[in-house]
Amino acid sequence: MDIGIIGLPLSGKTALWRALTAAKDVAASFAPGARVESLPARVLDERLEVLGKIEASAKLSYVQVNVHDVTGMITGGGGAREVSAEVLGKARAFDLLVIVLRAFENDAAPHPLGSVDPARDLAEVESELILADLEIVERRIERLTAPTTRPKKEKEADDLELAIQQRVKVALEAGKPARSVELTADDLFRLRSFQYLTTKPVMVALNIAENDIGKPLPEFLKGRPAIAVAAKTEAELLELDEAERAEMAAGMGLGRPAADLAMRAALDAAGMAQFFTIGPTDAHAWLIKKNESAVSAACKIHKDIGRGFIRAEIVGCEEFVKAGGYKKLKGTSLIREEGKDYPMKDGDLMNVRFSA
Ligand SMILES: Nc1nc2c(ncn2[C@@H]2O[C@H](COP(=O)(O)OP(=O)(O)O)[C@@H](O)[C@H]2O)c(=O)[nH]1
Ligand SMILES: [Mg+2]
Repeated sequence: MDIGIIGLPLSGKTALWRALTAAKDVAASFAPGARVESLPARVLDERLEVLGKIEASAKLSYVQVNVHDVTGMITGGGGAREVSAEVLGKARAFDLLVIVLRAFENDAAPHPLGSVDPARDLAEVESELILADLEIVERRIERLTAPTTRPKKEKEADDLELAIQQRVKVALEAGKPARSVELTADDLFRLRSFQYLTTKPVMVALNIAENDIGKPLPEFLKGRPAIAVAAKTEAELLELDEAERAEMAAGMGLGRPAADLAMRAALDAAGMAQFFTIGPTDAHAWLIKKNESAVSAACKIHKDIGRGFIRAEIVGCEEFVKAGGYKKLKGTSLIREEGKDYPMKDGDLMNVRFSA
């Protein structure tokens, strides 16, 4: 899974990227033009620690995702817009966009729009996404309506696509994202190669000042996937050794790093979930789509386990912790037997019965 961090200049994209990936010694980039820095990051899910402790697992295997810092986005007209479109083009391949909004004051790094106003910035970034998509849809419609000598069959497919693209264009021109257009699975299939930014899941990361840690999210973020994170502080904490870090974090009222919570929130916003396999050698988290079938989840562990799937023994993470582990659960009805089509829930523990 690929997570792209986007936002206005000096919003704290690189700080958040460092907090998520534990990258050190990364210089801030002010160079014009589009650049993407990429690193893997672990989804440090507290649940896996607890589960591994209960079963005395020798090691913990977290889900890994790739996090990309997309630099150089600018708002405004003319040349700036072209740079922005190029930058955003690089974000088209990602599964989730994290929009960083600046909510901190910093005189040493003045806000490019002159004042700190995260609600305005969100509208700016979203309108850039819409404009970048509009450029693509307009170009495509131009091609689809150009005189052509294509064979009849292809012409028919073109016409079907044209009708969909025109609906997308109408929405974008009205300042609405492409995801607001009601599209069937077939429509989406016809649009798949265009990778519209405004069809992608989005999460907001409100980059707050250290003093604002623990405060509730502002009203304009209600009802949408969002987290607050003091990105710079968290990135700096990662440079300390563990004991120092814990002490500093406690002093600031930071429990678990918001970066860890951000990763789980990001999976959730992207429609993804985790299931766990817990044993003596390994407590393992696996990445799946929400409601992915048990047999498909089993394939993530090993193709042969999926192929030989007989049934899955499933227990929710909370019940497992409450009961105190597999020994206590043995023979109880808390462990459910599920078939191939069982839709997996986030936090399910799975043990697959399979024939080799
Ligand atoms: N005070 C404060 N400064 C921050 C915070 N996050 C980032 N900065 C500073 O703001 C500037 C821009 O941050 P950076 O992560 O490079 O932003 P980017 O341009 O979006 O990648 C840098 O000088 C950071 O040190 C924050 O939460 N609080
Ligand atoms: Mg940067």
